[in-house]
Amino acid sequence: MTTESRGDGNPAIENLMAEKRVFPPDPAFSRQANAQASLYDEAERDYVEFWARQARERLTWTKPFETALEWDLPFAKWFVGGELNVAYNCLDRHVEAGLGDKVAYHWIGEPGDTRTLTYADLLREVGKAANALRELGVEKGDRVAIYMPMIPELPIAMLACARIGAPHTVVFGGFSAEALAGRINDCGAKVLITADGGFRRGKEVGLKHHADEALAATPSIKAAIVVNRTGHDIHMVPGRDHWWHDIVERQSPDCAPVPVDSEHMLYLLYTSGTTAKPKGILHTTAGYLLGTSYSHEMIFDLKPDDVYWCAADIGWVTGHSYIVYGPLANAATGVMYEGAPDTPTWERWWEIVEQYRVTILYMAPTAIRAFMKQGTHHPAAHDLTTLRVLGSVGEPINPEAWLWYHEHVGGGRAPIVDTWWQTETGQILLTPLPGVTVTKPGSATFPFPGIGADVVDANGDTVPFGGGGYLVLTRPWPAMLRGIYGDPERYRETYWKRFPGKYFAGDGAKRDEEGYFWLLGRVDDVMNVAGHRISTTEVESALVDHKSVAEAAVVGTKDDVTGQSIFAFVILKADQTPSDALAVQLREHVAYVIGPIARPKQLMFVPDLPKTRSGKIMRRLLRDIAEGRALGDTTTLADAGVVDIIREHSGRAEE
Ligand code: 7RM
Repeated sequence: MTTESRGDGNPAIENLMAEKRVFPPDPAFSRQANAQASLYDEAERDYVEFWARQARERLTWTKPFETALEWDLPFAKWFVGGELNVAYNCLDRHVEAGLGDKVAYHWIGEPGDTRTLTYADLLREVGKAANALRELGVEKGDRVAIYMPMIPELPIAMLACARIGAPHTVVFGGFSAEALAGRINDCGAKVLITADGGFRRGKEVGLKHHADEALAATPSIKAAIVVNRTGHDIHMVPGRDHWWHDIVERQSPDCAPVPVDSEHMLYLLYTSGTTAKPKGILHTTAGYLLGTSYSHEMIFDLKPDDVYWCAADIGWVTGHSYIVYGPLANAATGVMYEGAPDTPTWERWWEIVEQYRVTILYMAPTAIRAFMKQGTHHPAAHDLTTLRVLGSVGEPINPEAWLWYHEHVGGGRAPIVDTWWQTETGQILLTPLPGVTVTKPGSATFPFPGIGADVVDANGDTVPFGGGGYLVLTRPWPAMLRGIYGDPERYRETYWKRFPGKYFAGDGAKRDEEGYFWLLGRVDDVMNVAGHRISTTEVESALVDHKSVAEAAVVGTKDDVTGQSIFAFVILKADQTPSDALAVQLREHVAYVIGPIARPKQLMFVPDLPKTRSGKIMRRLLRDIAEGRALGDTTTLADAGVVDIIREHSGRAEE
């Protein structure tokens, strides 16, 4: 353990990580790997030319680009002068190359219904949907909102938009009517594509009634297309609402892809920031498609026969980049699943891996920990030996979850890629390359070839290896956001002002003595206890390292003496019972693993934690609970009942 503070008034985030195990690549894997160590040097010699070469080789252009990069900080233009179509790159060219019968998606509905779509099927369906949008008056540049469950019509709708150059904005199906209306109004969408509902946790989740409520306050929407998924009785507004099975099914499958400029807007995806108003993160065409497809092929070591499953929801950026655009541009065969990991039972995901012989699996640490909590018997009951690459995304993965994933899912063989990136970055930026990188559980390792990243202190100076600070990106990259829709000033303010010339990611990070990057959570999640900066992640990791603990969330609460003190919320494993003695033991365990400064002052056993729908712990709400305040905004909470349950327990905090 090291607890050094730097003597410059900017104490670096302290390096408390004790994880020392390393996992070198298996030579047999390395021999067949897509990525080679030489990529780093090649990209470093001239990163712009590196991306330009990839763009010429990987993408199919209707007009070649003239200039690889115009960088008018903080505004980037990649592959300037080029023209192409994303749907053509994801579908037509594969069918033309003889891959029409290759499966694009094995889709599994939560109730157990299935559909298989080949590249030829997808091309046909996308053509019909694009023609339906045209019939409704959608033209190049018009925005289309999409509010759907995880059904094949969702990627079909996205690609239909891309085919005619209409930017989409996908709003996650778990969001409220108000959230949907706010996003539609921010971008002035003309058409909404939705469904009657979907299936989640064994229940029908209605969407259309939320959409109806939203559309009462969205003057820009002229028409809606509604997929019949659940068959539930819904109200169709005459003249506005059209069933997908009417308006799409009667169209011709032929719809010529519209070539667009490299910098044409492909989509907006709204994400929350520090204010109440979500930001419309703007992604464009060529750089995004290149960044997602190239990273997908290298990081997941994609081969033609792989069966790739990214278990995210398409409503999040992970689904946009690594279920839809990256994989389809690579002609991958993917699995797409509608439901939750525990429905109908905790066996479901492992059944899918076994049945479809999944070779690459990409999921979030929160899901891994949920599986851990159930024990090893579920994955052990299934043949998972087809798995050859495992990915993690969305939050720092604690070493215990990493090791569990490695052993009980990956059979101790499959390399794990811990991939750091953001809605804003569009593509994975920090990651191991399988077959190349020696991994350390809990570290996202190094910047992807061509990416510039650094860890800086509050003055923007590089923190030497061994120390922590703020993660910044030092060069433009192809899939980077081009702005916040309608608000260039907020774009500058949020990402480029704090450290001039560098992109501020909002994450704390440290590099160890060997230069490995360790993500320490959002900087607002960094606690300061008696002048020591301690990351919430590190304390959580230490708690989860204890054999009794299933999951933990840690917040800093105001403390008169130490500035902040550490408050831990702990979910125990199913066979454990809460007790004062155990609370003491866990607090001591943290002190033992990290050091006495990290010992939680308070510890509360809880049955559940408040999470966003993408699985991120809402520490802000936990701070409200810990400090006995009224709750702030809870609209992004996945399960609103959770905070009430925690509050009922809150008399029982241990001090
Ligand atoms: C892809 C995604 C972005 C934030 C980011 C981090 C956190 C994501 C990792 C991670 C540690 C990782 N986009 N994050 N991946 N932290 N290790 N591998 O999640 O826009 O929804 O969130 O997520 O804090 O800033 S996102």
